[in-house]
Amino acid sequence: MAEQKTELHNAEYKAWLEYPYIQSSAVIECYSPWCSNILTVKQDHPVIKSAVRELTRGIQGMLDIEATIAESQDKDKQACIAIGTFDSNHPLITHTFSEATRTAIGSEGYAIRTNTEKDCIAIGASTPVGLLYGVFAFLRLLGTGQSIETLDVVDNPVNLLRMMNQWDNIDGSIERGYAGKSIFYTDNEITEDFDRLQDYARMLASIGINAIAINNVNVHRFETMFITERYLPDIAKIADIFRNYGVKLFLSINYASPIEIGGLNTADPLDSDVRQWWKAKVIEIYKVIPDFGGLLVKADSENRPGPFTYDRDHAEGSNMLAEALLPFGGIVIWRCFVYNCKQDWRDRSTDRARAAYDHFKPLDGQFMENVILQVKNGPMDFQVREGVSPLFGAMKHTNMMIEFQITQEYTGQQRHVCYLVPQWKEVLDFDTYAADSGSSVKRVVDGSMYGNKYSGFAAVSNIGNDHNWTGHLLAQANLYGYGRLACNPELIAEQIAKEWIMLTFGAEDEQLINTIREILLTSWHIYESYTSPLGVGWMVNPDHHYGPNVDGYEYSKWGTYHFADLQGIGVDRTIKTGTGYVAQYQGANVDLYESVATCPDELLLFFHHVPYTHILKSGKTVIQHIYDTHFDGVDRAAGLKEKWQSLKGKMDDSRHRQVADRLNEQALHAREWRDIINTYFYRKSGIPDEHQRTIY
Ligand code: GCV
Repeated sequence: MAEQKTELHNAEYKAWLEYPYIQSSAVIECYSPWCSNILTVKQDHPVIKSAVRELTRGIQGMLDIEATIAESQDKDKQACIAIGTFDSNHPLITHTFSEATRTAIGSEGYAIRTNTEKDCIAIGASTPVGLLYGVFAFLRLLGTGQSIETLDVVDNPVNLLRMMNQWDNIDGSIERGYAGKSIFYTDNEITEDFDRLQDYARMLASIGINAIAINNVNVHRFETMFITERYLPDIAKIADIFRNYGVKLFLSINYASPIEIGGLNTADPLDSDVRQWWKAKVIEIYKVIPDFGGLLVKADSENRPGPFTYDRDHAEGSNMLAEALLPFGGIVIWRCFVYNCKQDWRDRSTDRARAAYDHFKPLDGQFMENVILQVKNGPMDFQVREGVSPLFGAMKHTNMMIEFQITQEYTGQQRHVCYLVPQWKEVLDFDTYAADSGSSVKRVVDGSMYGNKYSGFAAVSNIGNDHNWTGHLLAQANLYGYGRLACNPELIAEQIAKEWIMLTFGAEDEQLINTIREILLTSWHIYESYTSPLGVGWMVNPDHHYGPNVDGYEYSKWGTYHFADLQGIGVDRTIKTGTGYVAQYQGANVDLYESVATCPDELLLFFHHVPYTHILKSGKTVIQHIYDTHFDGVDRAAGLKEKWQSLKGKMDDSRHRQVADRLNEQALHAREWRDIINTYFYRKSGIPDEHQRTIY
């Protein structure tokens, strides 16, 4: 009996690596002959060991087979899975993959091919990590019920860097974490629960993540010391765990480290003592972590120190670190989330949305080759809806990566279901018009548009020490989807959702698959419909950011305003009458957003201030749209509950109950959002709902 069948209480923990037993005997019959034997020549590499371990684990779970592991093909047991790197001299790998296939496989790619002549399914790659990805891909094929009789797969991850950012603090808290405490730290020490870290590493590798920054970008007192001998030996142990799964370790640093831990009286990037200090520091880090990835930096942002203190710009600030890292192949990931967080709300000329572009665009071409700018997907801050950052495509001579937020800070805090892959897809597909063709955001961040040396994806993780990792079980789909998209931005949101559902709950129950898929795919729009309208954003409570609070950020210093009055609402960001933000876009996007007539409805209030009576493209007035979407959103949120209820008995009670509880809470909170927002706008505008529903 397969392990998973007796340990259902663990399914939530195993997430999409549960490898649920395949119920269909027809499918089992197809898979089993291949999967009973694994052939691999002895390759004493930790990542290959991880790959073989995972393959046996997956086969055991899905097929209830203890696969034998051998070096050569046994005459009696012909069929097998052969795995090995191209240079391993594994006869089956050599026989199966042509020269053309080998050259098509990059450093993290893999090939899977059914070799009927030799009666094997071969998984080959140029490197151990490619092999690991190949194994996970093969297990995914089994887990999603694909035929394996004629496989011929060649796959390379599209993005070079596929990174996870943990906002974890040494005291065990997680900034914007909604799934318990940190799995990395407890009580001001680095964790000793290496098993949990290893399981996280497995999860990340299974979706192609190859880099992780293990501490919060807001680097506090103790975390500043991570780059000292006090913590480095323990951090090296974490690096060891992730290395076995092909994930490189990065650290977030405090820009003022030379002062705080170095005994200097300045952190000026042009000061020779400061430069020397960082060089020595980097040498010290590489001594204990020889494949250290590099440094992630939040500087001059939300009260964090940075080069501005010394009247230096961000190129000077980051290049100083890049110079120290360059000899080791390390990189600096420099965040562009730089804006005035002490704005006077009375000041209508300052627009937070403009800030990143205004700061960084003039520096194009001045960053060293091992600096990457990390740019949030939107110019504000991970709202349920906002424009796409105009920095994408604007800096031809600068490495750039995109930053998404998997943790649901503004999208329901993992108390509401909000499958974010469709949102990310819209951003990635957005045409920047920086070139005549092929200038979508995904082409900027995969480096192909400007031929960058470094580029890729980063995202803020949504996991914690909750047993199910993500608090809301369905939020696991966001973590899964992020990695899959980072490897291949062409995958569609629906396909990713389906894959996650099948791997998590089994591939055989159509009703279950369709129901959960519908819940996931409708969830972002449902959340959007009962929260802040038409792209205006915020309307949450200060500090913890859980809503609703329409004016929560209206009179604050954070640059986050909706400007609602008795006549209308929205931020005028036009060139003609507003903040001029629209001018930061290129080509057709400028006209599209500048004109109220062409601006898409869903972003209308992000770009324009309009009367409540303004007629949307949908034919409704803005005020009626607000009422309708809020009533409708609440009904649809309640509908999610009903849909989930129909799955009772189709999975273990624990997973069913957890999601049911969250969906109940969501339905209640959606009502709160609806009533507060509708009441607020009714009182402001005095315009009644056409359908006379209850507004307070
Ligand atoms: C880590 C937002 C969040 C902060 C976060 C910041 C950032 O402002 O609310 O918690 O800080 O973004 O991305 O640096």
